[in-house]
Amino acid sequence: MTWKIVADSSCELRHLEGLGPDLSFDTVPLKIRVGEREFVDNAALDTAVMMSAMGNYNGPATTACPSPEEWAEKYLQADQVIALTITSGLSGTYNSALVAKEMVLESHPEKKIYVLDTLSTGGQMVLDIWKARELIEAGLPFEQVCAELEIYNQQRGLLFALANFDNLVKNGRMSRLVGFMAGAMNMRAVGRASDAGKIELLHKTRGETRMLAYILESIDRSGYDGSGPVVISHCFNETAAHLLANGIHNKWPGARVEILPTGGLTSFYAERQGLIVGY
Ligand code: X90
Repeated sequence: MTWKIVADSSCELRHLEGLGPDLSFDTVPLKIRVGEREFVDNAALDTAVMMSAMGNYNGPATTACPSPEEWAEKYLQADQVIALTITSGLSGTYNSALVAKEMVLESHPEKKIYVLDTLSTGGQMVLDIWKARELIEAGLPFEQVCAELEIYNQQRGLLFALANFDNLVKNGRMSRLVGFMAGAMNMRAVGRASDAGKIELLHKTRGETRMLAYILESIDRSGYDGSGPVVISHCFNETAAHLLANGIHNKWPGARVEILPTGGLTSFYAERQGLIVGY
């Protein structure tokens, strides 16, 4: 029996190293449209080029979720599939992944397909992907992998700190008023993925040092004890990502912290300097 883990491109990862012959990993890209140009969020995307195209363009820029056909193509490549999507609270990606499941099961009723709405994105999806891999490699049956993954996802959290909310507001993912107040000069707004998978602003800080301190406090308050991995993704802000990683190591020595650049979709919305933290 072959397995596949497939996630949409908001998960930042594009490859998993060292998989055995019966397990594969793939992503399904969201698309970013800047005027007439379309950027496909796959391993070939140069996010720096996309960001500068965005910066040089004053018209509307939008994103689009993967089609059911794109998901279905991946589902057909294994007997047992675990699909993970960005929150259904902000994107049609989950719905598209479910439509694809119905399509594929109609012609291939023997397949097993599970679609998890992570109610999150970025680093939290990375954690879920790693967990799914661990459960599959431990030899657990399909139903148990799904059940344990769902519980694991519920116990994780996602925080973000952004300097700019323009694309979230323009694309209707956040209220204009809240986005305007949060995005004032030099301010960093820290928020989290709410239990319903929406953007919940927690706090505004002035400057990066206070922002990092607030993120550390929030992780601490949530009950994190250092035993689980943390994934920090950053949009052209490696310095802040490393400072945060150091802060985490000081507070929880031995915690595994991974730093990744944001992919196309998360770069588009987090914008320059943005940080996203899954834990
Ligand atoms: O379907 C589409 O076109 C994609 C829409 C995605 C909209 C939001 C993406 C946000 C990415 C920003 C900070 C994290 C917020 C997470 C809250 C659940 C990154």
